Amino acid sequence: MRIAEARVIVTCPGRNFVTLKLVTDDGLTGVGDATLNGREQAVAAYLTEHVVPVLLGRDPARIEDTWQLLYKGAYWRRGPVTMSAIAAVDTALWDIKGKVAGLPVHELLGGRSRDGVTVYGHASVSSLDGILTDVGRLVDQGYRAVRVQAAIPGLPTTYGVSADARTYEPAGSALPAQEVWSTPRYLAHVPGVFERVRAEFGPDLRLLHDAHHRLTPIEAATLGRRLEPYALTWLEDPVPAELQEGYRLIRQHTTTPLAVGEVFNSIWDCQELITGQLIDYIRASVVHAGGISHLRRIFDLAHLYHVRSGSHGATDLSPICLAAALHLDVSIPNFGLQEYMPHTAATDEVFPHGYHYEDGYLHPSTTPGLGVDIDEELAARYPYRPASLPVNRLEDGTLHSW
Ligand code: GCO
Ligand code: MG
Repeated sequence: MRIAEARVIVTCPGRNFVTLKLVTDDGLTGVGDATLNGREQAVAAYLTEHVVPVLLGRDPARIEDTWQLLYKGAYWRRGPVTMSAIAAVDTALWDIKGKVAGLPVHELLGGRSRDGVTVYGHASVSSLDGILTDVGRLVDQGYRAVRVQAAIPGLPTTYGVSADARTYEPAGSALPAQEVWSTPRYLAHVPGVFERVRAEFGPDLRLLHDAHHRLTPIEAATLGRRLEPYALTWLEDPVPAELQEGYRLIRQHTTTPLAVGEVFNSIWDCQELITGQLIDYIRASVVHAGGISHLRRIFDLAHLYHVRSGSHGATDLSPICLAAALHLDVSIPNFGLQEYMPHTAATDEVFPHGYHYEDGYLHPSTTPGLGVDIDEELAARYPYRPASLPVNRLEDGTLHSW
């Protein structure tokens, strides 16, 4: 069998998604997500110019060899654009392999290790009463874990918080919007929010919080300590993680578990964090960390060091990425949690899929392959729209991490 065609599809059913669709000479198809929020066209061009010509005529069964060819063959290793492009190819090849075998991808990965994939939802409306209502809504829908974000008094906007949490979309304008940040205001406000939420919902609900790379290690340690009475499941991205050893400092001061990795692209971005046991959850995703093959390597390393998975699953990762993530989630021994923000109805229509949510769990598709596709005719009705992620400045105008 040979790869006869490779199509790069950019579509915007409410937000931009990049998809690679491979077609074999036998007429089998495989799909992979290549979406990199705010940088979609860079990955689309990388695939079209540098990857598709290499794929044509290759044997789709050779997943590992193709991965190595694209990684080592680029010479310029790692990086989000390269690794998202490789991820799309890898994911599409696993899809084809599943269809050839007549098995869902999780059966190729060793079969089920659990009955369902525990997910966390998002509560992120502005007022404190609004947050309590929103957490209650999720609990009523069966969620066992909820990420809580709060508007910070005195700041015009806050990361992760919108008037209507169900339509959260940070890449809202063609050029980067500007947000304002104050760490002192944030640190003064957040512990009180968790005090209220914990008091209202009791000890069983798992609570999470995302600091979105905004703190220094000692600020993060302070926050972690202040949150200890509310027993969070994790504090996410407390500091930017380029300096992996920074996490050692946080660890020395707090037992609040740490989750990191949505912006990681390879095992080398988290090798020190994992082997040093500096984190508790690794949040790398199929699309941004080199596909099913490479993410499984990261999870295998993590397993040796008591680190569990907690894959990124915001709505800027397409249903193809979510479908692939669920096959990994259900099969690996060290699954922790899966982020879940339901996509819009338009997105679900463009990407018909067999996974489903029920009572706090997502269930992967059981049809051969990934169990997800792209409706290309429908996708063509939603042309690409430039959209950028925001930037962030301190109150005095200094550029800060978003
Ligand atoms: C999360 C993330 C997202 C990112 C977004 C960027 O934890 O889900 O922080 O909300 O900000 O994916 O494109
Ligand atoms: Mg995050």
